[in-house]
Amino acid sequence: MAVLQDRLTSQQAIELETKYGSNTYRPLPVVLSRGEGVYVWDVDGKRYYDFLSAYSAVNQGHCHPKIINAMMEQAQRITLTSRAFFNDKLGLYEKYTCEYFGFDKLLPMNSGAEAVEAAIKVCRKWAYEVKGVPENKAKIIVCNSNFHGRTTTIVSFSSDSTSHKNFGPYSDGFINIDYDNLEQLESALKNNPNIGGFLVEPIQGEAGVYVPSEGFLAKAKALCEAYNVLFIADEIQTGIARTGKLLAVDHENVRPDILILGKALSGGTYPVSAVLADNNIMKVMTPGTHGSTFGGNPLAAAVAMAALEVVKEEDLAENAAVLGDIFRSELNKYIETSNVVTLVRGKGLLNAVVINDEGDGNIAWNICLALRDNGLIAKPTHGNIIRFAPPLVMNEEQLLDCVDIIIRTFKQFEK
Ligand code: IF1
Repeated sequence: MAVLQDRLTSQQAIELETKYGSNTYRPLPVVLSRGEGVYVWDVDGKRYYDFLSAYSAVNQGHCHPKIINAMMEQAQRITLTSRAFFNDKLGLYEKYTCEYFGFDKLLPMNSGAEAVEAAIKVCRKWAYEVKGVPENKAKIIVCNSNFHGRTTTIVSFSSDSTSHKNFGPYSDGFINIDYDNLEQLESALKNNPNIGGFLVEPIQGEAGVYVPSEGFLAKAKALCEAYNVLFIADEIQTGIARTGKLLAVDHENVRPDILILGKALSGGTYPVSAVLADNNIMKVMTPGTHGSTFGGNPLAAAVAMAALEVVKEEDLAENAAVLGDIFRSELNKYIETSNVVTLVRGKGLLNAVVINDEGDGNIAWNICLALRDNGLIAKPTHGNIIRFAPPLVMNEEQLLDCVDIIIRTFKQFEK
């Protein structure tokens, strides 16, 4: 019989997950039970600033009232029709979102990885049926240190051994180049006639918030155009105002041929992802070529429209740009005199700091434990890099309070 209690202690919750859960994460030892705006509370009622935002899925803040109300209202009407029939929300959502981002068509999915997989299928089919690449010969260029999800095809082109090892046999059809390397991109395009697309994160999130050189995205897009290759932007983490613009590609006025969204597309309330493209590309997808039980369900449609409205109504991109500048400026002042932190990097409110440690990652982990004790939760990404990404609804007073907590905590580790 399920252990149904009205309240779990932290220890009980951790023990249950440890005993019954597949061991695919090493969570920070904090047990969250409530979220509102920039705050989360643990089972003992202690409040924290959330500086991970569920990996940039709660850009609109936890449990945003407008999104929750849209969810509750739709949930009492109808949640799922399947695509065997029409419903009265999907078309409205598709129109709203296509106009919101400036594309002709939207392919609705659920998780980010599903949207990336769908984008790979659209790109390959376009390569065969529009570009004229010989069948089964299409290649997609990807970047080392990428993160696009956890399916077997996606991990086939991951350069991270933990994500990749022992999940073979691997999917073929991908060419890896170094991130932010235009020479390697041009060489791959010049030497391979069967390239269908270039799949890239405008900022590499999981790798440690790697911001490419100024102009990289624009020049990469120009190279793709020159070689009739689709520029596919994975904005699942960088999109929806996170980096201080609606999309991270907007910093360089780049319009992708295929745009992939997820995470904050629902404000973190429900799995909603999407692939957007124009008719000349999306026309290759015909009945029976793709699908999903939950893809395009009316609940997702209602939630996503509310989540996108919040981004505009509350001007979250501008807020992320302003607060991000303050965050990096304040941390850079501290870094001048610090022997704990070597640098801070990022755009808008997607930032990371590099901890000066022997690379074993222990200091970063211990700093995150101390941050938790000081009322702010964040988590190291690879080894000695800590990502800092609060909800975009944060105000300046809260941000400065967080900067104070972060710097005070770093100082606890000064030698
Ligand atoms: C984990 C981080 C990892 C993503 C980009 C696609 C997906 C993601 C740019 C897939 C998902 C999540 C997955 C989660 C941790 C987190 C993450 F970068 F955000 F920190 F892992 F790299 N493209 N990122 O960031 O979307 O299928 O998860 O909805 O898997 O550990 P998803």
